[in-house]
Amino acid sequence: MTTHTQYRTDPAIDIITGVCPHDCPDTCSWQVAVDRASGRAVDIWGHPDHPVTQGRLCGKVDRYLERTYHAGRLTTPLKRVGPKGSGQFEPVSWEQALSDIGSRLQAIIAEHGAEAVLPYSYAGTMGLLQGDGMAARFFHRLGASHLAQTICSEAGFEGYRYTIGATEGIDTVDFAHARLILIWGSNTLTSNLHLWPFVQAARKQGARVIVIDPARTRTADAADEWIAIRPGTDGALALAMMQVIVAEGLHDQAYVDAYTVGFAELKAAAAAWTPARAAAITGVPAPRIEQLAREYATTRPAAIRINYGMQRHYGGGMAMRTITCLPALIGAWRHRGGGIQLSASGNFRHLERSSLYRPDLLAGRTPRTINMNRLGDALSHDDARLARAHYRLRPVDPAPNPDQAGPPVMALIVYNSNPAAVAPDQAAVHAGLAREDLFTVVLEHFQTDTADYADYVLPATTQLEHWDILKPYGHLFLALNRPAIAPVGQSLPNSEIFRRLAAAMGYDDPCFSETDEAVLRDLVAAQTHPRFAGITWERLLAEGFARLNLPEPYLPFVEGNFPTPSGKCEFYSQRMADDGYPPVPVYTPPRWADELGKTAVAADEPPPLACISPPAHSFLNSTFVNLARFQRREGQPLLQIHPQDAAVRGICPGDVVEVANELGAVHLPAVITDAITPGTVLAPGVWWAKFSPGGRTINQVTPQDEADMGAGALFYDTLVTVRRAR
Ligand SMILES: Nc1nc2c(c(=O)[nH]1)N[C@H]1C(S)=C(S)[C@@H](COP(=O)(O)OP(=O)(O)OC[C@H]3O[C@@H](n4cnc5c(=O)[nH]c(N)nc54)[C@H](O)[C@@H]3O)O[C@H]1N2
Ligand SMILES: Nc1nc2c(c(=O)[nH]1)N[C@H]1C(S)=C(S)[C@@H](COP(=O)(O)OP(=O)(O)OC[C@H]3O[C@@H](n4cnc5c(=O)[nH]c(N)nc54)[C@H](O)[C@@H]3O)O[C@H]1N2
Ligand code: SF4
Ligand SMILES: [Mo]
Repeated sequence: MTTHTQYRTDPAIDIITGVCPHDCPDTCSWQVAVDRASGRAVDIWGHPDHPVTQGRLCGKVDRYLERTYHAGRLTTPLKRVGPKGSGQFEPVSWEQALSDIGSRLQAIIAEHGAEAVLPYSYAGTMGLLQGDGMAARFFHRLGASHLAQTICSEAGFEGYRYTIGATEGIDTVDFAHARLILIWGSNTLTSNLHLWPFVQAARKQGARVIVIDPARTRTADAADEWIAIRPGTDGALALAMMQVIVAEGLHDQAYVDAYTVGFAELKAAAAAWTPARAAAITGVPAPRIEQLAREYATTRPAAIRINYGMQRHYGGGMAMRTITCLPALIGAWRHRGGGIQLSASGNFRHLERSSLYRPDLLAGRTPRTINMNRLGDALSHDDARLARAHYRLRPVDPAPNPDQAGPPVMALIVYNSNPAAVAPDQAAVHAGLAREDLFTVVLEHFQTDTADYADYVLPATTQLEHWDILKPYGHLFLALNRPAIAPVGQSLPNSEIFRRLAAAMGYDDPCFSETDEAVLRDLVAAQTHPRFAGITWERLLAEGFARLNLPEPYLPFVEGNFPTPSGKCEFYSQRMADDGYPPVPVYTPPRWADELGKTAVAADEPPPLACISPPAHSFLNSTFVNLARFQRREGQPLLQIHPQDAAVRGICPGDVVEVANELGAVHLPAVITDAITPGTVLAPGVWWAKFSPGGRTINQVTPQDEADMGAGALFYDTLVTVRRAR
């Protein structure tokens, strides 16, 4: 008998059901034991009844109470008293902070217009309310610039949607039925732990698991095979697989005829992609490519778990679009456990959110949209750079001229994000944040790198302390989070902070006086799509989570029914042609390869290397980085380099190396390992700058440039020189 079940009969303990808020596909439901007398949470564990969580949290959130009660929690509003970035603050009252912020914002709006205010947020919490819920109301009412939330997945999402129509695919639980699983650009055991039991169940039935990744991750180690690939070259691999499949007649002609468009064009596009040609680009040997194509086309059911690692590249959108053609080509969608999964988010695409976000509060105004990946540019006083920071989704969208840039960003309001650590081109971001004339407000749990640059830091509650509803991207269960404990110190939910900011600005719309529970209850009640049938507020209160009203098992594309314009899987996409892309898959090389081709390298000098920086196991982006337990687990910021690449550079284990390019430089100790493919280096992320040598992280060398689609980020597409630091 576990202690968790003992809590159930302990009269001194309340058990509260909630859900993990983090940016992770698993969206685990949890239970928290709270000591009634003290109101203190004493334990947390995975909800035993949740079909995906299955009673287990990951090694990070297992320790959520340590994070919640950490001595470093921000407990009062803070006002800056030292230079920007120095982290010198003094506590102030909420009244003083709110009234000062209100008058500063009013003055900025009066002088520069409302677009001079920029919200900056991502998925510190994925909660619908504490994420962008009340904040969206506030910024809509204010008329602030919009933020395009492009930092993670947008290139891949666009590519996937052009082919299949929506980010739907294999249901996570159905991976158990697969007999071949390609884990493609994902580190499941780190970033999507709760998929693994289903992978293991499949293996018990004889499934083979192949990981395609530049790094031999812990997932690759645990798999049957690791296929090492050069970053950003996955599209070439997929084209060669198609070439082999079609040339050998291994495709599913009946499925192709019935449920796809553009097979002839696809066949023609793939024809030139011999395995030898793809081998030269990807580094995967030609015989292995051939064999992989055959194994993929002849094993049923064949599943692909594709993820974001392979799309943080210049050609990431097109690579995703290309790979997403594969399941239809071989008819994998016919089988339970066959197909592809990028994200389950598209299953929730019919969620009606306008009652939550209230875009009507814009009252006809159409503020500009800033691409969050270009925060450095957006914060500059240079109109050309500011214009470049405007969000441009597709090639056919006009690029604004400098004289259309709009007002400089004079106020930045950051919540649920830590851009000083996570955003690309860190030197540009820090320079922007250091601007004396920029008014910055940061809502946070901890004194992050970003908070150090704030004029005001406002203490926010954690998931243990507030209400929310979570929409997962790794499964089909909507989940309710109930607060388990009272707010720590004077912290407030984001929702309440934006409510009070609205009051400080003099906004009296009734939507700014609704309670959190009322907002969430109304959100649930506002759902009319059949997928939400049966999901009620009462049921969420009683059960904690509820599956979308979809068939069980859910095999979305057995008989086509793709949510594309044609209703078919689009090997040929007219929409892509209209948006300015090649309508049929092509290979789009990564930025690093392009630059390498243009770089003149002296004969006695080793060439530059591609650099990737996927997440460290014990961190969640930059969350958890400040907690000693997790820092100990990760050691220190470092650079993995292949023995061949180290040898030609005279680098010995533990040497500090300088990783540099035109954007900046960072000094990191080298770890020499064959767990990274030659020609590529890997710096695990995402460390805080203040815990990194010289206050600089690997994001010193990542570019602000956009991917081919969705204005997505290029974190894993940068070319660097690596040499022993002097
Ligand atoms: N523990 C932990 N879990 C997390 C996160 C975290 O930081 N820590 N972050 C969360 C977030 S925000 C996200 S977006 C997801 C991300 O989760 P994943 O999609 O799994 O993404 P990454 O870990 O960024 O990259 C996955 C793998 O892609 C590899 N990769 C890099 N470039 C390429 C390439 O060009 N081709 C191929 N085939 N592989 C490539 C990397 O080496 C890495 O092993 O995880 C979430 N879960
Ligand atoms: N080099 C490199 N850079 C990367 C990546 C990479 O792989 N390599 N990954 C990229 C990806 S995929 C992503 S998604 C981004 C993620 O970047 P971010 O979304 O900025 O994620 P975090 O770094 O986790 O920062 C989230 C912050 O929100 C705070 N927070 C959490 N909950 C709340 C809340 O309820 N209220 C308030 N006010 N604050 C809260 C946390 O304390 C934390 O500091 O980073 C990107 N940056
Ligand atoms: S971070 Fe992911 S795996 Fe860990 S508890 Fe949260 S949802 Fe689950
Ligand atoms: Mo992400």
